[in-house]
Amino acid sequence: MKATAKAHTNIALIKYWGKRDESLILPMNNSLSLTLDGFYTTTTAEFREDLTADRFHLNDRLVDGTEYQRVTAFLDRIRRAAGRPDVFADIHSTNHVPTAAGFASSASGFAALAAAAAKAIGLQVTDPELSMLTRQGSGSACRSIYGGFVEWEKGTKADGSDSYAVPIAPKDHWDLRVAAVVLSSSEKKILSREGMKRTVETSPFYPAWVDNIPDDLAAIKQGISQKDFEKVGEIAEANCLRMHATTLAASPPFSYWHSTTMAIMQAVQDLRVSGVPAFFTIDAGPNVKVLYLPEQEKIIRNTLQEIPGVHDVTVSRPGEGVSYI
Ligand code: 2P0
Repeated sequence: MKATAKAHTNIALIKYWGKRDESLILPMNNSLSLTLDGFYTTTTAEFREDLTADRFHLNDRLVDGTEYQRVTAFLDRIRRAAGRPDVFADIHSTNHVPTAAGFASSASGFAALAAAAAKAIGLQVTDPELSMLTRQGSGSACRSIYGGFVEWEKGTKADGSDSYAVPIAPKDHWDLRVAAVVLSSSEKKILSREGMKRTVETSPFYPAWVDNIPDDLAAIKQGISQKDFEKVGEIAEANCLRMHATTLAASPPFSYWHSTTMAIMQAVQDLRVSGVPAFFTIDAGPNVKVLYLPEQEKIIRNTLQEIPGVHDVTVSRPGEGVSYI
C-alpha cells in the first residue's frame, strides 16, 4: 500500500478566480494553464494498518496545524472513495523548488499527493477522475495532472462530476519559456483562498470578470493552436490584469503587488516597446512570471535580473503531467 508520484506546478494564462462551491472546490470560471518543468513535488504515500492518524512530512519536516489539516481532510476523501475509512497514511513530500522564497506550490503538492495516495490505497481512477479528486485538495492542482496546455472545465453540476481538467496541447507542441521572477520580500498577506472569496462576495467588478472569460478562452485557445505568441501573450497579460483589478474593487480592497512587482511589469512593457516580445502574468502573490520565446532568453534574463528587489529568476519550459516513480 505504498506509491510515489511526481507532479509539476502550472501557471494559469486564464486565471481561476472565485468558487461557486467552497467545499467541493468548484470554480466560477474555466481556466487555462501551462504546466512548467522547473517546479515539481515528489510524494510517497504509504497506508498502514498500524497507524492511528495520518502523518505528513514536507521536505523531511513533520507538519502540523492548518497545513496538516488540509492534507488529512483530503486523505479522508481518498479513504471514502476507496471504501477504506480505517487506514491512515504516512506521507513524505519534497518540493523541488529552486529557491526558498515563494512558490510553496499547492498545485504540484496536491497533484502528487492525489496520485500517490490513490495508487497506494488501490483506487483505480482514470485521468479525469484523478483530476476531479485532486481538485478537491486545491483547485489549480487539478490542471497539473496533465502536461503542456491544460483547461479546467468549471462544469455546471452541483456534485462537481463535470469539473475537471482537459489537455489542450501537449508539452512538445510549443517551446514557450516562462521566467519565474521571485522578489526578495515576498510575504503573502492574503491567501488566495481568502482573496478570491472576498472578491466574489464584495467586488462589483467580479461579474465583469466572469463575463469576459469565454471570449478570452476562445481567443487564447486559437492562439495556442496557431502558436501565435503575440496573441497568447496579450490575452494572458490582460486576463491577469483583470483578475487583479477585481481585488482593488473588493471591500476591503487589497492588492498582491509590491513596488518591485510593478517595476517588473513596467520592464516587460518597456521590452515590448523596444521590440522584444514578452508578456507577464501574476498569481495571488507579488512574484511575476514572464512569457517569452527561446530566442529572447538572454535579454529577458539580463533585464529581469538587473531590476532592484529581484531575488531570483528561474526559467521553465513546458512540463509533463503527473507520473509514478
Ligand atoms: C490560478 N490561482 O488559476 C489562480 C490564479 C491564484 C491566481 O489557483 O482554494 O491554491 O486551493 O482552490 O488553487 C490559487 O488558488 O486555491 C490559484 P484553492 P488555489 O492558478
